[in-house]
Amino acid sequence: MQRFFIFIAIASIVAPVSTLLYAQDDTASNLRIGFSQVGTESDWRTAFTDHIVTEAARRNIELLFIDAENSQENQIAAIRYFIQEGVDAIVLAPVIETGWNAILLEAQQANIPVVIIDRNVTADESLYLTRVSSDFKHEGRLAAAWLAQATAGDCNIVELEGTVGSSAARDRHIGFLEVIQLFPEMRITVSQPGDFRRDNGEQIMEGILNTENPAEICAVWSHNDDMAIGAIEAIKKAGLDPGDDILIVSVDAIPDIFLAMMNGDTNATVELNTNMAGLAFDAIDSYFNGESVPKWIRVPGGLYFPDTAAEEYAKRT
Ligand code: GZL
Repeated sequence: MQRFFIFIAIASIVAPVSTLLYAQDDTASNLRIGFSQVGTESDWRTAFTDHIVTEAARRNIELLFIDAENSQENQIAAIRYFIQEGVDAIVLAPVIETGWNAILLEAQQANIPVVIIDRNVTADESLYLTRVSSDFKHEGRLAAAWLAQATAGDCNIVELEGTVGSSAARDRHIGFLEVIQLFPEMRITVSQPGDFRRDNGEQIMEGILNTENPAEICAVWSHNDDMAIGAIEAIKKAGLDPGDDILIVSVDAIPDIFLAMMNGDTNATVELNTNMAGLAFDAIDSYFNGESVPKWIRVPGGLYFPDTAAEEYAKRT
């Protein structure tokens, strides 16, 4: 089946992002779905995008994809564009939690169901069909639980935070704290936001190693693998052994973190499933079939360690 892609830069409507229109030449599906994506800040995000685009094509969904380059303003403009286009449904991966009520009301008034995917919004749940996501607090608890047993509950921790204002960063922090507070000798001594970006993780860790006493740093808790991989580079440049002198735990389970495990550079990662697309599209199908849809469709994820890194890496590449 020959597929064609139409690349449309909609500068007047959604500047300065480009829009990819994926469609099948013999579109069997009568669904047109607008997808507003955060950006390309991490390997997890790009894999997540790949899954949603692939799943849409598999289902013969005409996907209007707009990458917001981490800007809420671009996401709001994209949703308004989707409404003007009269799409059947909208999938929103919100960059931050707040500021969505008005645009979600516009979609509701246009009778267009919205699925929130991945991060959360503070808008009332009556304004969207459902949310498909993992439990960020649980991810933080898992990371802290592993670190507590790995250090017998005695560890000074550097925290690399995700995007400020995102539910992923806030709730991973909350879940992590819930567990380390059980151990009087576990504490976060330094916490800095790195926007989930690998380059920021390296720069922040480099700065911390220059200002803090590295011998006092027991572990790095990173809200995602990309920042952890950046921190690994900084730890190596400081002449220390990541994964040994300084333990590292993060979230996402991207292929590169398993490579780092195979090199002995990191210790644990909490999986964040990249494939939420099928659940989101199923929820939209259920909506159009008049079936009830739960307000939260949870995506599970477990802890992974170096002992299975080679097979996990092979699975993911
Ligand atoms: C969390 C997701 C985060 C990933 C990062 O669900 O929003 O955003 O953990 C990504 O890799 O940047």
